[in-house]
Amino acid sequence: MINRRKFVKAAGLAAVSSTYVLDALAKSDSKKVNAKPIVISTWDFGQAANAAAWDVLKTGGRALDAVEKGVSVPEADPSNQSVGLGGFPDRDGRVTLDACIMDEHGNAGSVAALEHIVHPISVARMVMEKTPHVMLVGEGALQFALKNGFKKENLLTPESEKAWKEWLKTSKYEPVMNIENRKAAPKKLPGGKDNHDTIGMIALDANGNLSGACTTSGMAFKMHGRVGDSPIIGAGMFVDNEIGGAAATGVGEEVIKIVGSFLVVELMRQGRTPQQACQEAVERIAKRDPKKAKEVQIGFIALNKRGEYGAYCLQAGFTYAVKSNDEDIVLKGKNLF
Ligand code: SD4
Repeated sequence: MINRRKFVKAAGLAAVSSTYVLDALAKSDSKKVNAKPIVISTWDFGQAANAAAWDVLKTGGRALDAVEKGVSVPEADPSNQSVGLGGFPDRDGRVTLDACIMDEHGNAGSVAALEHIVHPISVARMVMEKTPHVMLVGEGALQFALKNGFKKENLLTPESEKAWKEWLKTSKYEPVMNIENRKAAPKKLPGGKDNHDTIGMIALDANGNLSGACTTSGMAFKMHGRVGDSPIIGAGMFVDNEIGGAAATGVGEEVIKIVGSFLVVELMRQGRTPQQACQEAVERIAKRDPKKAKEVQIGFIALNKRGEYGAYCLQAGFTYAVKSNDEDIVLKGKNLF
C-alpha cells in the first residue's frame, strides 16, 4: 500500500487543489470511525472533566449538557488556578472569567471579564438560550447572571491572592506556560505553577450531535479588562455540527489573530483529519511570528463528526484527555518545536 506521507510528498501538497483528494487522504488515516459518544478536552485535568461529561453521554444525553457539566468540574476546583474559582487574578487582584459554549444548531453564547460567578459556562449557556445576544461582558454579564439566580461569590482564594501579592513585587507580565525541556531556566508563576490550564471540551453524543465549551480565568496578572481567545466564538472554540469542533489553549492573543478554532474546523471541512487541521493551525501561528511562536505555548484539540480526534501544539508539554467507550486516556499533543 502506498505510504501516505510519500504520497503527499509525491503529489506536492501545495499542488493538490482537489479537496476530493485530501478527503480521501483524511479518510485513509482515520483512527476512529463511528466512535460515539466521545469527549475530548485540554490538559490532563480534562480527564476528570471528561468523566463528568461521560455521565451525560453514556446515558444517551445531549452533547451540550455533557460539555457544560464537564467543564464545570475545573471551574469549581479551587486548586486549578487557571479556571473559575481560585483562578489567578488580573494585575489589579480581580478574578475575571471568560467562557463560551456552542450547541449542535450552531447557537453560541459567551461571557467575558465576568467576576464573582463560579460557573461562567452556565452563564454563557443562558446568554445563548435566553437572550437575543451571543456575548455579554463585565458588569452587564454579572447583572444578567445575578438576575438569573447565580450567586455572587469571592473567587480569589488565599493561595491565588498570595501568588498575586508575590507577583506585585516585580509586576512583570509575561505569559508563563507548560513547556517541557525548556533550555533556559523554566519560568514559573509565584508558587511554582505554570499558567496554562484553560479547559476546552468538544463532545459527540450518541445521536451524532456535537457541542463545545471553553472556560478560563485567562492569563495570570493580565491587564484589567483583557479578554483572551477563550470566550471568542471561532477563536477559543468552534463547533459546526456538519464537520466537527475545535478548542484552543495557550496565549490567546496569538489564537485570536488566526481565528484558530474556526480555522481548524474549516480545514477539517476541506478534508484534513483533526490532527492535520490542528497542525496546520499551529504552523500558521508559527509562520506569522516565528520568534514569538518559540516563546509561547499554544495547543489545539479537534474532534470530527466521525468521532476521530487529534491535537497539536507549539511546544512539548501540552496534554489532552479522551473518553469514549474504548478509551479513557491522557495523551501528549504532538508538537512543532
Ligand atoms: C487566554 N487561552 O486567556 C487563555 C489562557 C489559557 O490555559 O489557555 N490558559 O489567553
